[in-house]
Amino acid sequence: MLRERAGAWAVLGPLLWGCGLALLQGGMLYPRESRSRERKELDGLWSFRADFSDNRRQGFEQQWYRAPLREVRALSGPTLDMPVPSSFNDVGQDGRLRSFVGWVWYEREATLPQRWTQDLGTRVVLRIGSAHYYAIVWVNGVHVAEHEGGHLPFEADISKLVQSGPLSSCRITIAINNTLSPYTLPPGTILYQTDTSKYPKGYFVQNTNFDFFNYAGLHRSVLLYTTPISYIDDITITTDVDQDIGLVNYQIFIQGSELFQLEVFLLDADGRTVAQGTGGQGQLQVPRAHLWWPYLMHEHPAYLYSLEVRLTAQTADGPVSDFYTLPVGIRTVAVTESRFLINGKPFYFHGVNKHEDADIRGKGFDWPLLVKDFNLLRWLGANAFRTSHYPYAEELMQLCDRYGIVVIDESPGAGIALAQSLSNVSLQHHLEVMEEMVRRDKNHPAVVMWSVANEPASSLKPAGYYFKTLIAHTKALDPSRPVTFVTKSSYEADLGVPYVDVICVNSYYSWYHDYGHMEVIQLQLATQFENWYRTYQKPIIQSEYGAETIAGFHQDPPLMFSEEYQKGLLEQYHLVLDQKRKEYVVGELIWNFADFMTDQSPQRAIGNRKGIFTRQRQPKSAAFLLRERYWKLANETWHHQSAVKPQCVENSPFIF
Ligand code: BDP
Repeated sequence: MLRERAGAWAVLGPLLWGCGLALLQGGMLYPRESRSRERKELDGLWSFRADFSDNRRQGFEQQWYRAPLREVRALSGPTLDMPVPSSFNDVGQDGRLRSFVGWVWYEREATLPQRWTQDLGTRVVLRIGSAHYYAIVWVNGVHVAEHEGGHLPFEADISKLVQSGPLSSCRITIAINNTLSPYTLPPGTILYQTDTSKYPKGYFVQNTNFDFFNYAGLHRSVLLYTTPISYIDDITITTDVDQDIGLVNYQIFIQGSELFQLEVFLLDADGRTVAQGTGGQGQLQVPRAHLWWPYLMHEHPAYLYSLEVRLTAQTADGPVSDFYTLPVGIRTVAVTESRFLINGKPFYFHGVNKHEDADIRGKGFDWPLLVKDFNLLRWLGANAFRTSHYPYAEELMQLCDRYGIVVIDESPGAGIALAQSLSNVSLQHHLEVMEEMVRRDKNHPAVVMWSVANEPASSLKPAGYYFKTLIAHTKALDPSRPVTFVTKSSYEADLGVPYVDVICVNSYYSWYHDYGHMEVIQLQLATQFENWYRTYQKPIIQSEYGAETIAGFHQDPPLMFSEEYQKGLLEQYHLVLDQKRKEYVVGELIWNFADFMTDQSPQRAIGNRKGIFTRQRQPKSAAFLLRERYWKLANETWHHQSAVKPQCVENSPFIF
């Protein structure tokens, strides 16, 4: 039985990859420079204005996109300097902006190289990495794009606009609205307070059922890039292994020409060509392939090949060439009744849940923070994380590929609490979000599983149909990876879990229940695992557990909120995890990597403090406990034949 299910994955993957991933129309390749492509980042200071008018629509009524923002006289006052990427909430001193709900306006001028505006064989694309939540984009006052959803990129081809006159610059205006509704992802509600004895006229607040601050703005880079008019629009890679031969299946989509030739070259890490092919679809075979292994599972983890795609297309103006290079990791993923297999070997997730979150910049992308986080993860001996509770920046996903940090890639389906948010309107949007997410992240070897949601109301009646459809759709989009969602419902009531490949369970024993009583953890956790496994015979990940801990609070014997309590609670969990991982538990992800901002509430002392690191990335005592544990686990799951084992050497925290 065990082997049969693993086998089914291995066989179905390659058979289905062609039809599955082909369901996706249009590409969202990461903009890389090449012989045929240039890019220009528009990071830096943008002009900014929040629309404080009562109906938040003054910007549209006065058409703020028609002229430079600073020239428009508005009730909301002058424009501010706003850094991009960054959330707008925490950079200022104005409390009204921190909690602002409605439309904000961003604008900047971009100077374009002459060739971009004069060479009609050049395609100029505007790409927005993340605009939370709803965005409308104008270039020189002309509407060019609209996008719903704050965590995935979108683009507009602006060639015609910038090539239509003698302009050497263009004005980019982006209006962004952070209002959430029961139908957005994540969902939220606006609560109007009409009791005038308690609230001023028109008073409203935005409520959410998720536990992170709804930071907003341009969170990732905005950039311009070029391609030739006939170009490589999308590449899809799936990989397999036959004995020691690595199989790289590729499918390439071209836009702008019907008449073209494609050549593909697979280069090893030293730049040597190890396989080559032609045409839009095919399979490359790599004898004695170096597999992509997770960090701490192999002496040479995260081996990446490069797939060089060369297009020669015929256009009305003659031949055109386009070049794109994609990193490729050869690895397999499979799920059995009790194991998660990477390259056919049992993989145990020992890692964290994260957030995109930091002081001042909120959810704004930041290179130093990114590198610090990866250094901490490797110091910790973590081999995996979940992108709780939305897709993270593409640059971060690329580093996961390069360092071998395995990712459970989660959609923004967090806080689906109302029946309304399980309606067909919501489902339709959720299906589209999964398409965008799979389209963006499908080629990352680090991504081993999709998570469609976190802690939805999966025991409500509509949840059965909702998750059946959502998971089936995600599998149809990508048959090469397992799919899950993260549950906190009971094993008896959950209507979505029948459709997942791996059960991901969150529980907070002796924190939200029986608080202060760590002595109940072992019994309750063992019962949790046994109930789920008896019912479904699927591998289980403890996808969240943890305790609120204020760094520097000490109390022995341990009391809640102290560093000792966090450690004590974790240790109780570990005792049970150590038994059950011998059977069917395949992972443990601590909640949370670092403290993070949330809405204000009596349970939150300036944000959620369940981090094992502070928000400034300094360790609490629990970080050292986990570090010891993760390196020990790494030693046990080491699969390479060599005698060298992962070692956590002081002052040289990682040996690979
Ligand atoms: C879990 C949620 C997570 C919260 C955590 C907590 O999945 O988003 O932050 O609880 O309460 O239920 O700390």
